[in-house]
Amino acid sequence: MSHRRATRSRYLRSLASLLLLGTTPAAFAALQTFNSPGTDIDATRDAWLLASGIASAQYEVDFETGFSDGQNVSGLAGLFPGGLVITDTSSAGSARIEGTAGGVGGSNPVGSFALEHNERAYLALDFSAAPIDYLAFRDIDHSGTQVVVSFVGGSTTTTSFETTAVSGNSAEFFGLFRNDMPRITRIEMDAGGDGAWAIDNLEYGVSTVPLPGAAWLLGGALGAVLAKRRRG
Ligand SMILES: [Ca+2]
Ligand SMILES: [Ca+2]
Repeated sequence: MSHRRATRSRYLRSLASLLLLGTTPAAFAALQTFNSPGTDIDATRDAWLLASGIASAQYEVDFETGFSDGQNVSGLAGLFPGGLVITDTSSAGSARIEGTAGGVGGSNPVGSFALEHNERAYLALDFSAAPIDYLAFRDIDHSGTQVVVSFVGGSTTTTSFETTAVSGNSAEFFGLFRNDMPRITRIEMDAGGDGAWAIDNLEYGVSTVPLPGAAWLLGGALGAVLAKRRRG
């Protein structure tokens, strides 16, 4: 084997090792969550924006225009930007626009309208038409909600957010950033409480900047290999 070929072979083995390292699950950081306990919505949202690498979300849905009080949007395609479909997967099939003060189990929408659900399993946000990097919303009037997050490729992880107050302007903030996980295709939420909760002020989309973590490490390592190869 010539010196050049041996050197090239060594580089390719290094490259293969790095690629294998990059696909080892332990090298990946987990999904990040940002959960306001009620009094620090702005600070929690700022931390979510920073981690997600964005100044503002690609898509925003506040339900303020284009909807009517009581409208059932469950399972309807074409209503929300980015291909989002919102579905109540329970037999009730009810995910409705709520426009009455106190109408969410005693709590108010943010602004005039929110999306109300019956707290049965599940309220599902489906992004499979255009998988996302980040998602946030205000959670209103529940006693704790379990969340199943699905990723491109089919893996899932679970998380949760805690109770809000149950009357007045009780909305809190909950955000997700995929970090080193694959893009998010779907989240399913099982809320507890008095049979009525809501989400509002949805923010979601894809980042326009490279992702942190293993992607950076792998990119840097590949750059070092290529630089050494150019020098050699
Ligand atoms: Ca609203
Ligand atoms: Ca409730």
